[in-house]
Amino acid sequence: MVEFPYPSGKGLHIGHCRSYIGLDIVARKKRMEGFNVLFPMGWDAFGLPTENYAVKTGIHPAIVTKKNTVNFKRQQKNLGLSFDWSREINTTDPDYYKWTQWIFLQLFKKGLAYKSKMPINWCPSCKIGLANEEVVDGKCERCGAEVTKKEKEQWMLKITKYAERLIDDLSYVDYPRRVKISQKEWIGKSEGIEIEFKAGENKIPVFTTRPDTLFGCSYLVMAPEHPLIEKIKNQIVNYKFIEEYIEKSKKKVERERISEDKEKTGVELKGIKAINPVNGREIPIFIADYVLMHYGTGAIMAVPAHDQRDFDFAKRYNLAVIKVIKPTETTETATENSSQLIEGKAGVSQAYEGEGILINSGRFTGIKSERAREKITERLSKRGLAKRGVYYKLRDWVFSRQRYWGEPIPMVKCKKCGWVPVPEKDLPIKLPKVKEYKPTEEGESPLTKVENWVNVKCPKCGGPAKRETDVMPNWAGSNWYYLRYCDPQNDKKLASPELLKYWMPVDWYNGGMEHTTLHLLYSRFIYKFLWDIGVVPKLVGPEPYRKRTSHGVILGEGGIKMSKSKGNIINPDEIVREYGADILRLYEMFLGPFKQAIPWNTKGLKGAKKFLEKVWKLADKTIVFQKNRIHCRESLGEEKKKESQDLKRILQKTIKKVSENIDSLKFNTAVSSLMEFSNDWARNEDSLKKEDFKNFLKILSPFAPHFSEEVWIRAGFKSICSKAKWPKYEQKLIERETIILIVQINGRIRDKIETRTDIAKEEAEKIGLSLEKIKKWTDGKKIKRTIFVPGRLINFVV
Ligand code: ANZ
Ligand code: ZN
Repeated sequence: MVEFPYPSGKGLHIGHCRSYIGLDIVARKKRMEGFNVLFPMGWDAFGLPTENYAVKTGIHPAIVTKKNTVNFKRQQKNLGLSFDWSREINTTDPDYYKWTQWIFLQLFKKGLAYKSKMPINWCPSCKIGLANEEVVDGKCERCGAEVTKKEKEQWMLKITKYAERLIDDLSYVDYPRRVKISQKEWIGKSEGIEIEFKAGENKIPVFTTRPDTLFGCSYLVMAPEHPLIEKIKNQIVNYKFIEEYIEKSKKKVERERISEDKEKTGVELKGIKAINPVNGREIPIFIADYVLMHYGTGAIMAVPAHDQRDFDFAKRYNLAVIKVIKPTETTETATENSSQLIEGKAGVSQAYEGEGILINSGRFTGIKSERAREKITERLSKRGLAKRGVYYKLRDWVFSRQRYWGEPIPMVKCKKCGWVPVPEKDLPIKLPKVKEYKPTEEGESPLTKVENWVNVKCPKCGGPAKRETDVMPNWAGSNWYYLRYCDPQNDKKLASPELLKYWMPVDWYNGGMEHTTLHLLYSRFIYKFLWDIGVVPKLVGPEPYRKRTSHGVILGEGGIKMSKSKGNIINPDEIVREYGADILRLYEMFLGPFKQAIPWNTKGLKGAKKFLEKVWKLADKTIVFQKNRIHCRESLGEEKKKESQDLKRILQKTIKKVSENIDSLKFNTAVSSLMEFSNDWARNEDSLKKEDFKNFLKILSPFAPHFSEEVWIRAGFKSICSKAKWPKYEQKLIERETIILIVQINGRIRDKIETRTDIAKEEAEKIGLSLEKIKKWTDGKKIKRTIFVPGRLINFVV
C-alpha cells in the first residue's frame, strides 16, 4: 500500500510518482512470484484547498473533487501503475464516510470521544482551529498566518488512553528506526513521581522525574491556568498582577512558552507560601508560563541548580540556587561548572542536569542520585506525600473543525438529554447543500446556517434538538482506509471479518516521513480501537502495518524545493508525452537511492531513453522475423556457445541483483545492473539465448512494463510478460566463475588447480602436465589417455 493522495487541483506531483512507481515495482514482482497482491488506490479528498476554492468560487467541493480525482486517475494510469481500480475508494463518498461516522459513534459509546473547552490554536486567516501538529513555527501550516489562541468547545478523541500501547507495540513492527524514535518522542512517556507540597490549607502536587533533587527545591511554579489560583485568589495579595499575567500568557502559543531561548517570565503569588515536605522549609510560589497546565500536574518544584529552565528563571528573579548533586569524578568539566555555580560566580549560566552524589541533602547526603530517587520516594510515600506517576506529552486529539468540507459529526444536542448519538441506522449524515462555504465571523461552521438540517428531533426524547455543526478533521478518513480496501463495497459492515482476516495486516506501507507523528500515529490508534471492539478479528493482531518504509522527496533541479513560485515544477504529463511512461519510471528509479531526497535532473531522462533504445535494437536482432511468423532465435550456432554461456552467467547475477534490490527498495542499483547487462549483451549482439532473452524481459518489466510487453509480443512469447513467472537465478552459475579443477593420475588425486569455469580440455591438459607434482608421476611415462570432465577434473592415465 502507498499513501493515498489528496487530489489537489494541481494534479500529480513528480514526488507522488516516486512512491507509486517504487511500490508498483514491488507489487509487480510479487505478482510474478505468485503472490496474490492487493495494491490499492483511493482519494483522501476532504480538506482545505478544495474548500477554500469553494469559498472563493462558490463551486461545490464535490464537483471540484470529482474533476481532480478524474485527473489524478488519468495520470496514474498513464504511468502504468498496476492499482486494483475495482477497489478505488474516496473518503468524501457518503458510502465511505458513513463508516467514518460509525467509528465516531463507537468511540463516543466507549467514552473515547468527549467535548471539552480547549484553548485551541486558531488561525485568524483560515478561520480554523488547528491541531498542534498543524502549527509550524507558530504559524499556520497551510497559509503561514501567525497562530493565536481561542477557547472553543471541541470534540476530543482520547488517544492518550492508547499511549502506552502505541509505544509498546512498536516492538512488533518493522518500521525504520527513526520512525519508531520519533513516534516514541512524540508520545513522550515520562516516569516520575508526584510529590505533594502544602500551601496553607491547600495541597499542590508537582510532577518530577528528579525527586533526588528535592532538597535543592527553592520555589514552586504553577501554570497560569492552574485551577488552584482561582480558588485561593482571596489569599493572594497581588492578585491584580496575577490576573494580568494570566491574560498575557493566554495569548502565547505553546511553542513560545516552552522555547529554550525565550526569556522566562513569571509572578510570585504574594501572601502564600509552600512547605518543602522533606525539610519543612518555607518557599515562595510563582506562576510562570514555562510550566504547562496539561502536562504532569501543572505544577513543578523548581531546582535551579539542576534544571536549566529553573536556573534561568531563578537568575532573573534572584532566587536561591542550592546545589544538591555533586558530579562523580568521571564528569570533570561538569564538576568545575557546578562548583562555580554553587559559589555563585558570575558568568556561569548552566545547571548541572546529570547524575552524581547527593550533597546538602540531610540524611541522604552521600548517596548516589539514582539510589536517592528511590529512597526519597519511599520516605515520602510512607507519609502519603508521594506516589508514582506516568505522564505522556501526547495530548488528546482535537477532532473537530468549524468548516464545511468534512465528515459531519453524527451527534445531536438536546436541551434535556445533552449530547445524543445519531442512531446507526440513520447514517450517513450527509453534508447538506449550503449557499456559502465560508465559516461565520465567529468562526462557526457554515452548516450552522442550514436551519432545516440543524434542527432535528432528539433521537432519545423526541424533543427539539440541534445537530453538531462541526465536521471531522482532515485525518479522519485516512485512519481506517486500509480496512475498506479489503471490502470496498460492503454496505452492511465496514468490512467483512473474513476478508479482513485474509488481507490484513498491511504487509508493506510506504509513505512520507511527514506523516510519522500524524497519520501513522492516528491510524494506529484507530486501528487498535477497532481491533479492541472486535471489528478487526483478533487473529489479525494489534498493529495495522507490518512494515513501513519512506521515500525521499524529489527536489527541483539544483536541489531547491519544487514550487510554483520558483517555476521549477516538473509535470509528469509532459514527460510521459515526450518520453513515454517507461522512461519516466526508469528514470525516477535511477535518480538515486529511493529513501533519500534527490534533485531532479532532466538530462538524466536521456540516459534512460538510450537504454531502452539499445534494448529495443538488441531485441530486434534476437527476434527472427519470417513471412507470417515472428519468433525468437531458438538455438545459436556452435561458434557462439561460449558467448551465450557468458551472457547467461551475467544474467544470473543480474536476476539476483534485481530481485534483491527490489525487495530492499534499491531501485537505482537494480536499474544500473539492468543497464550493465545490456552493455554486455551489446558486445555479443546475437548471442542471447531465447530463454535468457525472456528472463531479461521479465526482470525489466516491473520497471518498464509497456516496453517489455511490446517486445514480448514481438518475440511471439505466450500470454503477457507481467503474468510470467519471475525467474530464479542459478546460484551455481554465479558462484562458479572460477573453479577448482582436480588433477588425477590413474584416478587418484595428485593436485588441484584454480582456473576459469569454462576452461577447455586442451588448456587443462597443458596446465596439468606442467605442474611439479604431476611431473613426478608422468616423468618418462607415456600418457595413454586423458579424461576431462568440464568444470571438475582432468585425469591422466599413464
Ligand atoms: C524537579 C526537577 C529537578 C526536574 C531537576 C528536572 C530536573 P520530562 O522528562 O520531560 O517528563 N515538569 C513537570 N511538569 C511540568 C509542566 N507541567 N511544565 C513544565 N515542566 C514540567 O520532564 C519532567 C520534568 O519536567 C520534571 O522534573 C519537572 O522538572 C518538569 F534537577 O522536577 B523536574
Ligand atoms: Zn432529548
